[in-house]
Amino acid sequence: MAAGVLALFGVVLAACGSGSGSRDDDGGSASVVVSAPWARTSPAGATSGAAYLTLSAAQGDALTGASVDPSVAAAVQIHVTTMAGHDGTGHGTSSGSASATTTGAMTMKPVDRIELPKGKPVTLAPGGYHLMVDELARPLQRGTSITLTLHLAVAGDLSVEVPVRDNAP
Ligand SMILES: [Cu+2]
Repeated sequence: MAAGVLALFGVVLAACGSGSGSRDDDGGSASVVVSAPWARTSPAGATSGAAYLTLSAAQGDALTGASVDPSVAAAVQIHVTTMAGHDGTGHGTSSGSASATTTGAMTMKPVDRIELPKGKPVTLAPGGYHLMVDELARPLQRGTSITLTLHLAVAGDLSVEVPVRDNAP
């Protein structure tokens, strides 16, 4: 019991230490923190999947793309889901028509970058921005995880382990 309390205390100290460290880091390297990453379990037969996360940039930054190991999928694109208007791009729905999550009112399109304002978290979530994982080598299975490499304009490449889940964490 006493040991458990001590261990917990140690974790709290470590957390405080890293917090003050990053506060002293203003003139140093830019950093982007990823929180709550997840990818949705892909339905049987689906050839693409979607991943979501929250990005917090200590300095201003931008997400300019992402990549993935070929053993997982062919490519990753930044997408945004919008209410269908009259632009009718018809992008990317050829293989997704069997998906239960497709609705007639929604469409999605690739975006070049997502701006990450200084100190203001940006969330990629269902119904908005997401990372489209194209041409899956195998289905995204619940309980597994995939590794995505995020490309950031200032911070450079950032590798993120993304757990596969049925729903948002
Ligand atoms: Cu998409």
